[in-house]
Amino acid sequence: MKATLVTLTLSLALVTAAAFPFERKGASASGGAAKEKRVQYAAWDDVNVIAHGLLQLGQGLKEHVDKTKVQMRDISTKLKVFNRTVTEMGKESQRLQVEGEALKVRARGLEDREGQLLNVTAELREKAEEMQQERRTMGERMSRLEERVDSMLQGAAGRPEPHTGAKNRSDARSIQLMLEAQNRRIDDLMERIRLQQEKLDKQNVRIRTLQSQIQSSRQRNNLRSSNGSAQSGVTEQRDSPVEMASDCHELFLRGETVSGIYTIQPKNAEPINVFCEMTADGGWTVIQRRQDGSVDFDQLWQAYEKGFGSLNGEFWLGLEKIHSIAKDGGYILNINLSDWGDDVVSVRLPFQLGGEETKYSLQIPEAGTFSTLESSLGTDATSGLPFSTHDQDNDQKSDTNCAQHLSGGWWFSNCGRSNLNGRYFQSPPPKQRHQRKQGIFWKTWRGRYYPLKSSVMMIAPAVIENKS
Ligand SMILES: [Ca+2]
Repeated sequence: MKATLVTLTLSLALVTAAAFPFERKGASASGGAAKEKRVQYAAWDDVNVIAHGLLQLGQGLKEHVDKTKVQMRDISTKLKVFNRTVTEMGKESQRLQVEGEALKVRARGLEDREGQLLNVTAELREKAEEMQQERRTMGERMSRLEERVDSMLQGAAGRPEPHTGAKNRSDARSIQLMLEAQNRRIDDLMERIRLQQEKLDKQNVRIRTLQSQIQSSRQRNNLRSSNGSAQSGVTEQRDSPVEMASDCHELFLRGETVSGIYTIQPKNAEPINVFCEMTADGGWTVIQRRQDGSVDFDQLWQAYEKGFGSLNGEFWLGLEKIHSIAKDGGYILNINLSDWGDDVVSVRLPFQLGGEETKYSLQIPEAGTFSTLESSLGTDATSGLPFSTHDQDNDQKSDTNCAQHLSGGWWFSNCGRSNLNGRYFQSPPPKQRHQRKQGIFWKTWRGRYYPLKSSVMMIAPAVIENKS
């Protein structure tokens, strides 16, 4: 651009130099110096105007070129991203193809092996039948021989010839020995058949296990590729179009608006089924629901870790799954409670859930002070409150096992502030306090001894709150 401007200025100077002598030649020799000076000034003004115009033109051109450069850069960045996405999709489909081929080969191998095993089984069965047949023949022969021996012995007794008697006795003895040897051989063979049968049974079990493994990994692959193709249409700009949604809010952002069961895949975790509560503001992943007492919540550590119940009814999603969804932080917990007069209340708290190594510690960072309602869970969890069950007492009361004293598993502090996993009591609740205190309660709403009617706990990224 600078070069262009210099060229323009130079040509301007040349034009001026050409025009100036003409003006001087056109003036009469006697015109005087003053007139010549005026003409000169007038010419300079024109030149200035032209030069100014040209400068503006140059400036405009420069801006246009700069803008074009920025646009070109944008386009090339977008192209790069697009290329990368295409390459990744190619790689992913290649990988799926390779996996599919490997599975096919494995399945073929298994089929071959199954065929071989069937052949062996048939052979063994034949052999066993032969053996039984042989045994029967032997039995018959033996009884015939016995008869012969008997008659020989009787004959010997009738005719007391010592030589014949001794010969017959030794014959009978050798026959007996032969039969015994035969019997031993048969028993030996039967034992071998039995061992073979056991081996075959074990092989069959292994084959069945492998077959079910192959089937489930096939289903996983199908699920993955169908998810990939379903999403690639709407999410072309994503870096990896085959990725599953990592939680319900992501599904909401992808256009899902109907509450129900969906499959999600939290980062660095296996795909899981969850119940998504889709609201106008976003998608909430439900982690707990109590509504009718149909599921027993008085479970041990392992059950609370893995989860239990039915996603369409009452359930606990599982500490491991909740942690896998919210492990990166930035999540909020929303609790909806209702009492037997159908009054409802919502508690919303920012929260973090540690992993197994922290005993799934619940941490609720204190932003200002907690409201009375919030304090039933918030107050004791500001610096991390581990989860407790009957068989794992991690609570803050040293002389009591809160989970055993009450019921279910919860982030117990000193047993008394809240427990949404307690026993479900229909209305009216039991009269005795020591029974009622085992129920579902939220101390700072309906009090310590009021068993609540329903509870739903759900989580979502904190961004959802800024919208609602
Ligand atoms: Ca304790």
